Amino acid sequence: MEEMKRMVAKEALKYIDDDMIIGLGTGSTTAYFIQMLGKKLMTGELEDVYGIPTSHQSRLLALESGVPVVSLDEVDAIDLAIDGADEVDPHLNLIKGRGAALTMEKIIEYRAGTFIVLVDESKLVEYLGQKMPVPIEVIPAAWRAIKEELEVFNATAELRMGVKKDGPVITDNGNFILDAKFEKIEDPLDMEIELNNIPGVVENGIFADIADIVLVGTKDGVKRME
Ligand code: ABF
Repeated sequence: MEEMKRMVAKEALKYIDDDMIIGLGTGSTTAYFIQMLGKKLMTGELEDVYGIPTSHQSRLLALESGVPVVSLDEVDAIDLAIDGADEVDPHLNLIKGRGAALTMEKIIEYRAGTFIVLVDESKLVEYLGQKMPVPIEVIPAAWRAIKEELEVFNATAELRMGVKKDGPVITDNGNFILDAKFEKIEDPLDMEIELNNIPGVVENGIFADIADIVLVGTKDGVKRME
């Protein structure tokens, strides 16, 4: 599994040129990419590349790895964004947000000239919701009301707890995460819009029609979907 992640991260480097502004995703696959990008910058194989991190986690890793960072309000455009995903359907619709960074990820990836997703083959599904819940970032005061309102969509939602189970996960924006398990998401774009219409929802982890390219790590090498 780790080898597949490394393989797709290395493949993603082929899309990077000098003078690019790159959205840096969150998660273990993107972490390999950030570290490899840092090496290319340190050896001078790439120059004047700046990253826009999608989380505190990816910002710290970028700085440690030698990738200079800028924020969204300092740039005119984002050339490319690289990030992982939890599910990918045949139309390149995604579920994201296991790392609780979905809001900043969507803000950046929506605006990138090209958005490249890095996954291993275990993330490919026939339809969204097949294996994973949809993470939903919510304003803390509204979590319980939203959990109940999600029943309208036949979804069962759980408040995401921290590893020690002694309190909820708090996002970089100071909010909570509800993980909503759906039976089947028939129309990802419609569901993405519906969920964001619920007052108190900040953003949800359905990324419909945003990805341009998906690089899939398989036992037989990297496959490209677009
Ligand atoms: C983030 O990292 C999330 O949106 C996605 O849920 C997760 C994938 O992580 P990994 O590459 O570790 O499986 O991008």
